[in-house]
Amino acid sequence: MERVNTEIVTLTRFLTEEQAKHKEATGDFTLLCHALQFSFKSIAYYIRRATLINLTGLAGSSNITGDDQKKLDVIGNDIFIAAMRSSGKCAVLVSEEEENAILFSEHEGARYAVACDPIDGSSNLDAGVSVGTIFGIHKLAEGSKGTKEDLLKPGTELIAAGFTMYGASAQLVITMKEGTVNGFTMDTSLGEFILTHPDMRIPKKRAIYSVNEGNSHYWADETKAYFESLKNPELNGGKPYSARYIGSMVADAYRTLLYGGVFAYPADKKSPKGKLRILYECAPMAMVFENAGGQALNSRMERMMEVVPESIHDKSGIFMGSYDEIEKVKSFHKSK
Ligand code: AHM
Ligand code: MG
Repeated sequence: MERVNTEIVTLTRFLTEEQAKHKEATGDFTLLCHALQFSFKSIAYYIRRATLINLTGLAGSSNITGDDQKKLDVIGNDIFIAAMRSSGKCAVLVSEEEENAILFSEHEGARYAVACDPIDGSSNLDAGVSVGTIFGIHKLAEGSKGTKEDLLKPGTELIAAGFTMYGASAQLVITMKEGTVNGFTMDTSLGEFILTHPDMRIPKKRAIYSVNEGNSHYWADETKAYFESLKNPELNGGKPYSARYIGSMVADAYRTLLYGGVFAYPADKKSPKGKLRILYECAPMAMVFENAGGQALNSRMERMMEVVPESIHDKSGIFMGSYDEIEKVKSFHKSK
């Protein structure tokens, strides 16, 4: 008879077991994560159905950064806001799609502040390329009822962060403060995220780089020199690096986490502050990469986790990836 694995660790079980490790835990964080989990499942469902139920294309509005909003951007945002509101545990939410922070003042006991990009990489949606949701969770400051200041903090203060990639299957990667990085795969038949990648560690090095090289004209000289060096076989033991760029941060980051190498979106002359947003793109990814044994820096070669955003949609350059590869990034940028 076929043996059935009955010791499956679902995300729900994982969260319950994590909660049990912390005697002071009230269960609020676990409930918040359940609401997050539901939003990922819903977004995954709509993305899978998008072409069939006429959800591709533009919604006819634009968001704060001036990007055209896709219909799914709007839906993903609405799903996320509803999930956070109904959790009763989220006091303040910052979304890429909303100009201002959303305050859920109706929930008096809510102690968490959440930042999210509901559907990152949405320019890829119509082509069926992987996109994802990125999130970071902070705890409210003592005495705070929840304001945007509860999120204008460095990544070092995040209590949890991660992302879900909607690809061939939905993959959820989550890490907690000073914790390991764990990966879950959505089993659509069971309707559950299953722990498939426990204690993820990024390889120390790997000859893969991921960057929008179309911007190289605008890069700083040291950034140009670094990427040029990766293609020069004399500097790389006879073998140039492979280039891999999807143009969807979550997908590029997930591959980099699994295979190693470097993902970068440097600040440049055209975008001196970079393109990717600190609160819901750079800081959560930096936390995942550091907790998996890698590194993440901004374009000034400062530790991404220590960067404090001045405003909720503040941007930054970013270099993240394998430990050794980021050391190489540093060495090139020091020699200016
Ligand atoms: P978005 O949040 O509007 O989708 O933009 C973020 C995306 C990232 O997923 C990706 O890394 C980057 O933008 C790609 O930008 P580019 O097309 O300039 O290479
Ligand atoms: Mg985004």
